[in-house]
Amino acid sequence: MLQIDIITVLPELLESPFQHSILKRAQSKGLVQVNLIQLRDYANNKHRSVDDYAYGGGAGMVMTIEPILNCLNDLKSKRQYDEIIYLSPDGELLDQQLSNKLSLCQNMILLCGHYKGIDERIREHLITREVSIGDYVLSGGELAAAVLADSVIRLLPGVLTDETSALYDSFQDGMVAPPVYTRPADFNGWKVPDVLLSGNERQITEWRHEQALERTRKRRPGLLKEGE
Ligand code: 6GU
Repeated sequence: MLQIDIITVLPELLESPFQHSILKRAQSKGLVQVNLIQLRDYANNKHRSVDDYAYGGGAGMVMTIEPILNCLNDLKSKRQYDEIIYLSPDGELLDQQLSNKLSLCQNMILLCGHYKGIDERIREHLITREVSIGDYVLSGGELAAAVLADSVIRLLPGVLTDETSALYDSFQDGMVAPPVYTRPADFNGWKVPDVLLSGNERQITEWRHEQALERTRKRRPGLLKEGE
């Protein structure tokens, strides 16, 4: 079973995303365990403070080494971690390939930063990987951690059923997904493509592949290898 330990000063912010739908079912099936860990519980000072002024001046606080180190040491005394990931806008960009790789982990830590970030020495000495979810800035790492965890958990064997299968997801085969339709077949003149009503499975599979390819060429040409 995959265990994901998320270190944050805002565990409440992360409760809801894991209490619904597919992520909730994955946990109740015992396929993943998500633990939310309050970083302030590891601050050995009266005010449970986890940040301080930046050396060299400038606006914004920096998360201090000690609470993070105490927390990591506590977690690492109980199990071995495959990855200790810091969510940061200057990290490696998350894509489906990285999600696939991370879904093979047994134990991972997601460290959420706040303010101006964390003391660089934590990143240098304790973090195994730094991940960003896109080129825009969020207020903290929590929403990025939820995105990463969601994309990983849905890939775990047994999480998705036939109906929600990851096989035909966008990006899983380097393309975006083809268009989908449901009833009615004709909505005031807006028609579903005939081939989908034909019952010819081979033709439908071929049509979907062509549509996916055409959409990818049009919308996300960068996903295709040369010649495709
Ligand atoms: Cl991982 N953190 C923050 N604060 N902003 C982000 C991000 C992460 N990824 C994209 N923007």
